[in-house]
Parts: sequence; structure tokens; C-alpha cells
Amino acid sequence: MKRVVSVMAMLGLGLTALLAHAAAPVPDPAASWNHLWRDVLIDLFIIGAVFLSAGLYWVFKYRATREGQVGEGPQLTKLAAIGFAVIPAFLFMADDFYLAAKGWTVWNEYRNVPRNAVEVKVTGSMWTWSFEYENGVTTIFDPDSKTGDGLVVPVGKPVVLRMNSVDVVHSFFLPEHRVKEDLMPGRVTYLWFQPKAVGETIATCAEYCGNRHSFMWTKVKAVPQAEFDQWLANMKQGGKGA
Ligand SMILES: [Cu+2]
Repeated sequence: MKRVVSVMAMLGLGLTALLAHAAAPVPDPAASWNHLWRDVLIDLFIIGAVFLSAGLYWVFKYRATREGQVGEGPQLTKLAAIGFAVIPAFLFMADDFYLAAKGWTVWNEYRNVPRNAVEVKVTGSMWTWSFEYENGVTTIFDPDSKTGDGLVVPVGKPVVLRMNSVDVVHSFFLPEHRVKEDLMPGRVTYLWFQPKAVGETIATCAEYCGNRHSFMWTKVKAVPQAEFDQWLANMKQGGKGA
């Protein structure tokens, strides 16, 4: 009997873990970042409103009512004085810890690349980005003539960029996807993102890297998976890109 109970308990635990795993939302650093930023803004506005109201109330309450009046504050009891210091401090600290914990969550998502991610090698050089796909296809984008495919990615699939620089420090910044990471010679750094909709956005260098730093940007094109596969196959055969 004891054995049956323990086996059933284990099965139950296993099932719960499985369900919890299945129900876990697909991580998305951009969505998490937006969520965190919204919380920070709400926070700032609430704190601002509380301080502003309290300030205005006291300014009005303790205003001078006759000429030459010397103000005097009310005497707080010891308990009230401690309460005034400790309660707000704890409230704000609890809030700070909450935001910090959310920040760590976003960081974990940003650093843990999903297993099914499409991998693209990114090379930064003064002042061009080049992209190499798993089948050896290499693309660039020329910001002056606006030609070249740049970074082409499939929609709805995580994309991981393994990045390296051949000269100075650059930084690959995808504003739309809320991710940015430095590139430097001698080290491979990475970032990942999840394109959610078909369309064209940009990536730009976010680390001053010389005269043409501000021209160091590239097109980022998100296309449906089938179109992406077709494009990659065409490129492999030396055909025309997107
Ligand atoms: Cu750069």
C-alpha cells in the first residue's frame, strides 16, 4: 500500500512538472523587456504622484497665515517618527526588489538561447555588418546604395547571432527587438531574438567605432519560414536574394 501511494505521488509530481513545463510561456526578451519598462513607468508615476500630493498638502497646511509668523512643526511621538521612516523605506525597497527580480528574469531569458534557434554568424568591421548562415551563405547590406539583403530571418522562430569583430569594438543593436550586445576581436558574443511579424526593421552599431559609425546599420527582414527557406536555397545556388 505504502509503495502504491509513493508511486502515485511520484506520478503526480511528474505530471505536475510536465504540465508546468508545457504551460510555461515561450520566452521573449522583447515582450519581457516591454513589460518591465511599463512596470518601471507605472512605479515612477505612482511614487511621483504620492510625493507631489503629500508635498502640496503640507505646503498648504503649514502655510503662513499672518505676517512675521515663525513656523513650528508638530512633535511626533517616537513610534510615529520610526513609522514615518521605516514604513516608506520598506515599501520602496519591496518595490525595488520586485523590479530587480523582474530584471533578472529578463536577463535570464536574454542569456538562455532556445534550442531550436536559427544560428547566424555576425561579423562587425569598420563599417559593415556581414551575416553568415549555417549553409555558408553570406550577406551584407550597403547603407549608401541601399542594396544587399542584410539580415534575413524567419518569423516566429528564435534567431541567435554569434558575433565577432575583426577590428574595434562594435555593438549590435536591434531596437525593435530590445536587444543589444557588444562585439570585439578575440571573443564570440551572442544575443537572440524572436521576430514576431513579417516586415523590415533595422539593426545599427551602438558603440562609436570611427568616422562612419553612424552609417553602420543594416536592414533586418523578417519573412515567413517558407520564404526564408526558399531565399536561403536560392542564395546557396548563387541566385538573387530577397
Ligand atoms: Cu561599429
